[in-house]
Amino acid sequence: MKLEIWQGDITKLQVDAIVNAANKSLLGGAGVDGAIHRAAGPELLAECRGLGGCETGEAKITKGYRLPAKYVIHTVGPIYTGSHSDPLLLGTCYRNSLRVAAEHGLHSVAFPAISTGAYGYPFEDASKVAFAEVRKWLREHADYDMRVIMVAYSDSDYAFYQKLLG
Ligand code: AR6
Repeated sequence: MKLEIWQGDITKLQVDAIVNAANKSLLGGAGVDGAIHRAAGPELLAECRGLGGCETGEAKITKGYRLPAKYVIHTVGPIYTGSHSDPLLLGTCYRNSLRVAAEHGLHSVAFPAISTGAYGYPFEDASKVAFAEVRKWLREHADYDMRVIMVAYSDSDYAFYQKLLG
């Protein structure tokens, strides 16, 4: 199966890349961003300083340093406003992250639930956008060997992912 779900701390995953739900500075923060920087070590912040930040919806790649994952793909989700641009920007995060992964020849990518913490995007709405976008990308790149792992942190988030996976 190309689309999988998993519950737990994304920093524990031994995959080609984990995605970071970062902010525009790319200089770290709380939530999954903080966990990734803590687990990767200070070398990650040093590399991020050279990236010059990141726009909402864009994605930039670094090495994984002390993480079990080889790379980190940093993307910046939208701060939830309730407007029609929220799902468009959130979808772009998933699409650009997968594009960057494929451009680097990666074959397994794990995503946290981008924007659903500090950025306030309602989890169920965000998850529907995320699954639809990832499924679309996998369909459109059916000839490329890519495994996508959607990571849920809490029990209730994981239960909803199970529903979406069907
Ligand atoms: N593994 C997997 N998922 C996690 C982990 C973890 N270790 N920790 C939290 N989550 P958030 P955002 C889930 O707030 O909403 C940062 O300060 C969490 O339960 O990390 O995109 C950045 O620097 C939630 O479902 O990211 C930005 O300033 C999801 O990850 C801002 O927060 C995303 O929550 C980005 O906000």
